[in-house]
Amino acid sequence: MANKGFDKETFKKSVVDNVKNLYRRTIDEATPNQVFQAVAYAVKDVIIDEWIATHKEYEKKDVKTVYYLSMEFLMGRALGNNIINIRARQEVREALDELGFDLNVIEDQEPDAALGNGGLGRLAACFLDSLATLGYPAYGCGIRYHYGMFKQKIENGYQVEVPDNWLKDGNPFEVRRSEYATEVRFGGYVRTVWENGREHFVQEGYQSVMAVPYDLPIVGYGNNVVNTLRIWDAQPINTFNLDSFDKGDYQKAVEQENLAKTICDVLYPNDNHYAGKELRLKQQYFFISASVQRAVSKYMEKHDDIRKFYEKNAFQLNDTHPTVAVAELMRILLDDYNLTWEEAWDVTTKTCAYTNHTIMAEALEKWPIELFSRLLPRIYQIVEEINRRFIIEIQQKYPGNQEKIAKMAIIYDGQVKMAHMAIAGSFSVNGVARLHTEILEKQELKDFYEMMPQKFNNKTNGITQRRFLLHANPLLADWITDKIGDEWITDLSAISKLKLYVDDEKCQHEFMNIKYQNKVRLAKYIKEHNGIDVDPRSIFDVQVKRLHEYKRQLMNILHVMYLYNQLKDNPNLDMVPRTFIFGAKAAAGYKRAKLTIKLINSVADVINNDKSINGKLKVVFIEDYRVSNAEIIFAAADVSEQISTASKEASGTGNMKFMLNGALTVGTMDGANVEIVEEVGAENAFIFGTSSDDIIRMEHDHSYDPMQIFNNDQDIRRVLMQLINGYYAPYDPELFRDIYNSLLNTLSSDRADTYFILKDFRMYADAQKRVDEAYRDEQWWAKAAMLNTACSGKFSSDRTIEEYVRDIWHLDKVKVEL
Ligand code: CJB
Repeated sequence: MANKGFDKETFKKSVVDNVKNLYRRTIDEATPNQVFQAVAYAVKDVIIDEWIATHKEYEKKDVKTVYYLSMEFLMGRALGNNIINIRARQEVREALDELGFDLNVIEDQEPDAALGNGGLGRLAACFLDSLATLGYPAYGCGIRYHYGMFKQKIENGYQVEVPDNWLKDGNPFEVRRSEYATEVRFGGYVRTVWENGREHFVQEGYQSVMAVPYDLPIVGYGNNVVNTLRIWDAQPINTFNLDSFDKGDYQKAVEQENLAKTICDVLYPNDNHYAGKELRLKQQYFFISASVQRAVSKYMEKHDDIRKFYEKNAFQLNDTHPTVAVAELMRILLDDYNLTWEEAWDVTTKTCAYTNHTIMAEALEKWPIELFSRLLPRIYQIVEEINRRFIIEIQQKYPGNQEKIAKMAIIYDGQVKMAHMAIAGSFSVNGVARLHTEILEKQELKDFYEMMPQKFNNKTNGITQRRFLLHANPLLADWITDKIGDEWITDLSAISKLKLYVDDEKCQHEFMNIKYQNKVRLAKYIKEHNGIDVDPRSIFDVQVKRLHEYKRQLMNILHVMYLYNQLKDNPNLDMVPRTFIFGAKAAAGYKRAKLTIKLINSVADVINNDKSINGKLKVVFIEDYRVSNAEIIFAAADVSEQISTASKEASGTGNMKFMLNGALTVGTMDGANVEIVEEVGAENAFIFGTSSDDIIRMEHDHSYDPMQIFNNDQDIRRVLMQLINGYYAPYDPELFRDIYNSLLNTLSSDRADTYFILKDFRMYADAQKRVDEAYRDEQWWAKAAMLNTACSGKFSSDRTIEEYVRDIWHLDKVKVEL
């Protein structure tokens, strides 16, 4: 499907002109980076008319809009994706060819927009792609961090964080919308005044910053729809007045200026972990206040009854991070529009919906009252009133039951509990995979579920096939289109038509040959970036995701150590050569995660340099795992490692990207793995491990004792001893003591082996043995790999978005004609 309106000659001229205007150079003098900028502006020229047309259409139809409120949007690169979605990839490639440039090289110039940590941020990015492609009116609202997710360098095996100055050459796709700049207020105090027989609340002595929006186009696939990701930046409100000799003013002016300078500085690099930093709460209120104010103003430009706001607007809260939106909307309705509490609450609770992404206790946001009320005095008053009324509701439902109040109150124990506020203030609460939603209902949020079951629902996550197959794996994408047509691009369920071909030997060969070529591409990347030679004929066994103990990268590397021991004992061991590939960033302050990276690299050093094992084992740690190199990695994987402790991974989305690209899952029955196995069949995956029910039970009854396993299993004991006898760190035998202790010693953590690694180890090793055996049967493997791709239809974010629309947002599709 080519874009009929796209004119190659006009485009070439536009690129040449852009190079001239931007850099005062002719095209033959331009650097690849300058050509990238010029091409991006030329593509933006094409997009911009559709962008304008889309918003005209939205206004004309007076559509209902969803605001996806998120601290994170992990967009990755825009150019390649935009070219694909305007369906001009072939033409742009030819145009650049004719100008003497290679599109791949030009695409490689673009820095990733890494405004997110991991799954939660990438999900938001996939959702925006699907919303635009399906033609639904939507804004993403977030923060224009000046520094995104840090860049990871590996030095001497250790992670080193390098600032990600992604805006240093400018961002060609963004548009600064200063006309929508709006003030956001922090601190001060609230004065009560009586006016017209009613209390009014006036915030005074506050500091404010100007929030300025930057819009990024979100291009739908081949439908002329261009939605908007609006990220807010901060600017000082009035330029600093040096004449001001009033000491108070001077102090305040400096502070205001500093606030504006720091608020959007940097993304907090924590995944599934809440650090409780004051600046983080400022960031949350900053972008929420700006987004909500703008949504309300926009609505009031065309409507006169604010009481019907929810008929045209939905706010989706991406985890608890944007929950202050509940109170901010209340504030605007009460203070600016003079609604009664009941009216304002009615509007708010018909507008807001909340998605829970984790049950990890350390991720729960609880702000100390002192901090919250000092920073947001008016908002805190409103939260107190929400809490007061919510407690009354609890009491009405459960008279005399103090325990319920202790467990469910929004303000309790000196803290503001954001999840509780999100649930109380929303009409919908959803988990992100079936098992996760069940655990929310039966365990984590049981009390809330029992009190308001109608709010709870599941929305199993998804991914966009446009980025993770069409863009990331062009060979496979073309092959699929060749076989079954291109319907799958906008309707992934159509990919099931591939099932017709899974027994066809020729197709099996073609499919595996494409996999091989993708492995060659990755091997080349690894050689260039790591200096390690890997054999593309070996099994590429991949675990890429954030580093977290619950994701159990440690179990993976312990298993590698175990295999290496076997090989050392028996160099003739019959095993299919395997390349274990890791990629993971650890939060900068997460010591044990960082030590795990060092362990992986130390094991890699020993194994990769041991000639005696004949290259049967290789270990690679890919530096700076991010969206752009993920695209290369998924396409090249044979085995997908999804080995979290059951119940801990809410959904996972990497698991879906691997499946789509024909990798087989080695995994626990956790998160969306359960549904993946349901679609592809347990016989086409390698499932192992303790069930979530058993994990949860052992967490409660404390019956699990890893020391017993250590004492009874020689292979495990040998591996663990190698952590403390200098086998992988001869210069510092104590280096990995903390990891050893975390598995065995109750003193180092509340519970030894918190994530049941030793418990699952044997089952994991068995599953890996089955992989080894299965891979030898080429036909079987090819068929299973193809079935994984063919059965991945459910996991498109298009499906997920249709469910959000049907059950929560109730939007209408819009058609845009040019
Ligand atoms: N998730 O990435 C994050 N960060 C958090 O703070 C909490 C959860 C992840 O969200 C993904 C999208 O829903 C899930 O697939 C993943 O399991 C979860 O860990």
